[in-house]
Amino acid sequence: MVKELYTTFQKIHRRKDYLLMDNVDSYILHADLDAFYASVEQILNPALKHKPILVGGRPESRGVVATASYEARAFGIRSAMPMRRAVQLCPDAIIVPPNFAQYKAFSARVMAILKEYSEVLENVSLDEAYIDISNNVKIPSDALNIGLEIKNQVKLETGLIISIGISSNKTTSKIASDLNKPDGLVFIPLGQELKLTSHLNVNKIPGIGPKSTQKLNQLGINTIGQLCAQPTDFFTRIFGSQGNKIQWKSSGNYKERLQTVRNPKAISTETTFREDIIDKSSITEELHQLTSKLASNAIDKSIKGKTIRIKVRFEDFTTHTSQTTLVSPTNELEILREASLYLLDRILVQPRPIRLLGISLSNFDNEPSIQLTLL
Ligand code: DCP
Ligand code: MG
Repeated sequence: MVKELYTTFQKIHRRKDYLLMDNVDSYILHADLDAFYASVEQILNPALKHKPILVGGRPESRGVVATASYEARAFGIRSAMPMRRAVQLCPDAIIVPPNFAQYKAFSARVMAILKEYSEVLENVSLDEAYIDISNNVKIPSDALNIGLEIKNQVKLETGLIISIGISSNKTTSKIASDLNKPDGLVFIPLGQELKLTSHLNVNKIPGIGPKSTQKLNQLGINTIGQLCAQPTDFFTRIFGSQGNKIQWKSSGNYKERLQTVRNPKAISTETTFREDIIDKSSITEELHQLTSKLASNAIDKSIKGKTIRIKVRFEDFTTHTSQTTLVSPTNELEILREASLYLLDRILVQPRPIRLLGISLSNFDNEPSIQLTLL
């Protein structure tokens, strides 16, 4: 498959007009590991290779699927599906509890490989990153060779399979890395961004979630091409202040700089109870524990935040949040506790069984300005 793509690519790029534009081009590579947690488990325990495996919580404790191996995905199992439903779809699936320390270690090895190809790296999550390879690309075929090399090196050094997309900007590179999963390598030449993505569903655009997708579909807009053909005021009407950005993204020409410094916008912690809880003192005790965890996490990271938010999910899965913003940033346990109890009382006006409780801290005092440029 990779070979085929490569040949097509060479044919396209022998064209002179394209090469002339080369010096104004930038090359952004997006890399995303395939079935990440599940693949790590299969490497650590080769007996799991080629088998349907589900990484996540046990079905009897209302666990959900964090990820499923591709063998399990063939049964229709997807991330975030309740484990109980997943084992109904594939009774032979092997359930493995998550081992985050291992995922972190594998992730660090992959990120180190990516860093060898460019210092300009944006680490999106454990299994996903962008690198700007513009400086290492003299002719467009260099970009594809870098992609191939990275794939080989990651496979050789870690055993993991990584999918790669390369194009002139982050949006279309992310779309590209997903196009041929698993083991994908897709290059979108400069100027072909819209042509090669216009047939795809609008939800492929990063930033267009399920709600916006539904809204667009109701208006008869299903593909990126149809979306891109809309006038500017349509985008403002549907997406508000984000309209302009989404319009650029849909055209395949949204150029943004990589965010190379990892700045979390919020830190949070939450817990799903084995059994719903209704007793106020138990709820308060659980909230205290979560708040202590949050405070020590903030102190470890030397982060102070002004906004405290709590999340409560009731037995019927309805989720309520409430937040408050203090005059000055904090990570002090006592202040966080007081704020969290105040917020809990705002949500819990009457006793109701709760299945999940969460707390987060955001609006950090040293929040850097966002690096965003629309070229
Ligand atoms: N993850 C999770 N819960 C989700 C989605 C993902 O815990 N709802 C975790 C498990 C994944 C990892 O994050 O292994 C990376 O997420 P991806 O969306 O990239 O999914 P995968 O890497 O598992 O699969 P793919 O091959 O589609 O990238
Ligand atoms: Mg992945």
